[in-house]
Amino acid sequence: MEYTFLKIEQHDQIAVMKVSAPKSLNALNSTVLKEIDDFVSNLDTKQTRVLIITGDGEKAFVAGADISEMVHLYEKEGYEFSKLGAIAFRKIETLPIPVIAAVNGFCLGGGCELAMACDFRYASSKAKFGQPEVGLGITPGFSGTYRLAKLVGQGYAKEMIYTGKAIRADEALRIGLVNAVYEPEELMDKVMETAQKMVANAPLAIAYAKQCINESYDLIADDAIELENTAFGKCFATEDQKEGMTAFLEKRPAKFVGK
Ligand code: DAK
Repeated sequence: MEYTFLKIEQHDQIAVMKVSAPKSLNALNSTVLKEIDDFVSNLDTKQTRVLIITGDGEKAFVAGADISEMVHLYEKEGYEFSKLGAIAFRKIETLPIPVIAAVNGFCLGGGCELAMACDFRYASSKAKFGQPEVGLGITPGFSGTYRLAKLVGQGYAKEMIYTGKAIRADEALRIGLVNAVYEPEELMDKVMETAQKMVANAPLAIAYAKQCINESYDLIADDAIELENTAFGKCFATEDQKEGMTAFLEKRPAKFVGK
């Protein structure tokens, strides 16, 4: 599929998906959401081992859902629009490879929700984060109430959502919304460096670890521990486990094949 609002780059086993809607600071209209869904649904996760999501240009990651499209919606269409984003973002969250958000500027509303569907976020020092929806007469619609509260705790999530205020990157770092903050010109290099470290590790082990972390959050302790025991056991059915441990004992770097 040819994309109108996405630019895709492939750097060996690392894919970069840039949201590119320059007239609206990369706002998410329904076509962008369908394109994201299509890209993620068709991503070959054997070939691509890390996905990086960022915004095109210097000013915005994604400045939210597209207000000029939403202004015309009624309840049924609002629900459908919300589902479109929620389904695409859930696919990102459950991809069997790491997904890093490189937040290069405004990261508001649906943009913050897109970033939160990624495994973690690195931010430019110029980035601004917020959930300004209540100022538009709506709630966050792409799982923001759920994921923000999970990430930063209910207190900060409620403060951000009820006030709609935008916070700076250093504040986002302080409350745990982002893992690291870099100067804008350094951001992509740092994200790539981290992605490369992941590419060097065993992909199935990463996929199982991601699944455990994602799913155990909503489980009781005994079920979460059992989930991890099962994943751990499955690793021993892989060639990569034999290779990783043999390589350690032979004092050489491991070569993982994802089997
Ligand atoms: N949608 C559409 N256009 C946008 C936009 C957006 N979210 N954000 C910016 N733009 C457009 C501006 O209208 C402007 O267009 P022109 O006037 O040039 O035609 C252009 O991008 C440049 O923006 P500004 O001129 O405003 O640039 P500034 O530097 O002055 O300000 C800003 C940057 C990011 C602070 C400002 O643009 C701004 O406040 N933008 C809106 C941010 C925002 O409120 N985002 C949250 C959107 S609401 C749901 C589903 C989803 C959601 C909720 C419910 N259901 C269906 C239930 C999610 C909602 C949202 O994300």
